[in-house]
Amino acid sequence: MGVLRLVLGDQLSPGLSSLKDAGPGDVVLMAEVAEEATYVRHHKKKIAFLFAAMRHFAEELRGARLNVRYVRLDDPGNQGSLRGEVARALEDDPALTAVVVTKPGEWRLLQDMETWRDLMPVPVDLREDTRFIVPLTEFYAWAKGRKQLRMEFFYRDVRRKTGLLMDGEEPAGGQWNFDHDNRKRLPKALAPPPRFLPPADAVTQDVIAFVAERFPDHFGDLEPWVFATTRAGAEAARDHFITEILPGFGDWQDAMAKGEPWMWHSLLSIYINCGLLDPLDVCQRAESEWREGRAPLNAVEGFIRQIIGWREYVRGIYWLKMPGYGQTNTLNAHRPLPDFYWTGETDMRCMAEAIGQTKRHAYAHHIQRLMVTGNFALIAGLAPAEVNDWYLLVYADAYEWVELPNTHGMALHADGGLMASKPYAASGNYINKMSDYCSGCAYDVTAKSGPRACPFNFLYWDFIARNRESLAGNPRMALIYKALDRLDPVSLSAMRDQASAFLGSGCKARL
Ligand code: FAD
Ligand code: DLZ
Ligand code: SF4
Repeated sequence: MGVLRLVLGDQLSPGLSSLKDAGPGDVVLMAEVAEEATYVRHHKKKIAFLFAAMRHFAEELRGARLNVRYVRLDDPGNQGSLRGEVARALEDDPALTAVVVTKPGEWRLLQDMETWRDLMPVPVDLREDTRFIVPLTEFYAWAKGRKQLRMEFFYRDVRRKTGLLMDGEEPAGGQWNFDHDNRKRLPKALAPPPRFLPPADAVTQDVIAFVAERFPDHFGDLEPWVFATTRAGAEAARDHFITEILPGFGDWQDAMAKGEPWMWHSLLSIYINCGLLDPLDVCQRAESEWREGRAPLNAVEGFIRQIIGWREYVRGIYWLKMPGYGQTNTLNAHRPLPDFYWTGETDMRCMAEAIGQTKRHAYAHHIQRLMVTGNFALIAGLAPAEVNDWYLLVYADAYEWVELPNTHGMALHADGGLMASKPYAASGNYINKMSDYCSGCAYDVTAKSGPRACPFNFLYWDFIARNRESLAGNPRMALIYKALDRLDPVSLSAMRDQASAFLGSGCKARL
């Protein structure tokens, strides 16, 4: 007699709620299945990372004397879906009397699992995912009755709840947020520090070869390999970040530079999201660096806010608003995704950099996702459904609970302003201020129209003008609409004509 305990690819945590009462006679099921690998055509590196990390985690569990049934994608009899694999495991072992699983991070799969109660011959116990700091019931209670769900207020509550960076009742340093110190442009002479980018071990190399053969037409490159796939490796990446990189995190958080994919970012989302690292533990370690005088408060507060603030907040928004969150299209955006989102082949240097490294590493940092590829999608009016799918498949850290609010809400403003009080729309000027991309670009960031005009410039003003009805009533947009009204009509009309021609050509971004 025993229980079948299903562990998903992003549930690689020994303290998982579905494993907490595991004992002899139980079987832990882990399965590589076509349905999960192809419901969007994930980046090859994302699939390889997850399969390798799953295989390592299976060994970790076996090391803890658990009986693991690990199904590889190419195993004969693989049913191709988690549902099919659970049913097959129950059929193969009639002594299993129940199925236990921690709820998945995507609504699509939760819906499916809820049908298992009728489909499976034994009871199915769906447990809460306790790896987050704020349980969903607590988030729903926080959201109830509020007109605006602002992250900053949620974040303060999570600081109080966890005691992170608190001195009694007061925030450490007397302020909740040090972002005004965190928006520096990178000086020419300062190069980002070397990173911890471990080579692929033998298990990972096998998976890389398998993924290359099995998913040749999925997006992205498998080499160079840059991710750890074991818990020990993820912990080494965490420790390297905290001791070597974290002190600069705040100052250069919004900066971008040619040929520099990582800057001072942590590259930890991939490990946190699949369960190899615990978010609260990472934050406590970061706080210790400040308390012991090894990292400044603006860096540590900024980093902790991303995890206990943004990460927890977007998860709450996702589950609060699903299903249907991704169905809205407040700004009425319908253009197809241009081809260069897949190839990186465009003369816009900023887009080529962000998409090129996305293809190479399945990674781009937040400002590239928000203010380069996201900003372009917003001001060009690309269809949210296509953009959402793109972000879900290209990044190794992407699962819908975290990807969708960030894309649909924060980047595209397609949720009517639930996530962000105003659209993150910007002209080339912002990119020029925060990066050195424009100096190597075929377009001229100072030109608003004309043959070499930066597309971000004319698209920005066209976006502002064409969305007047939806946005002009927003008090945070008042200054921008004043600026629009002050623009010389001839120059505005030239920009709008150029935007129209550019968009009409399918965003042909070649000079
Ligand atoms: P760092 O800059 O080092 O930040 C530290 C940690 O904070 C991250 O590891 C992550 O756990 C957390 N974090 C930071 N910002 C956010 C945020 N906005 N939401 C949630 N957590 C955050 N993040 C994902 O994890 N998966 C996604 O699929 C994803 N899609 C995004 C799509 C768009 C359009 C945008 C604008 C942002 C998206 N983000 C996503 C948020 C953020 O860009 C990534 O978490 C971050 O770039 C990961 O790199 P890092 O670990 O180096 O982060
Ligand atoms: C992303 C992913 C991929 C590519 N493959 C698998 C898999 O074969 N088996 C599995 O259990 N999980 C996989 N995952 C992660 C799931 O898609 C993820 O658990 C759900 O989307 C819920 O977040
Ligand atoms: Fe991007 Fe425009 Fe700068 Fe070129 S000039 S890098 S397109 S912002």
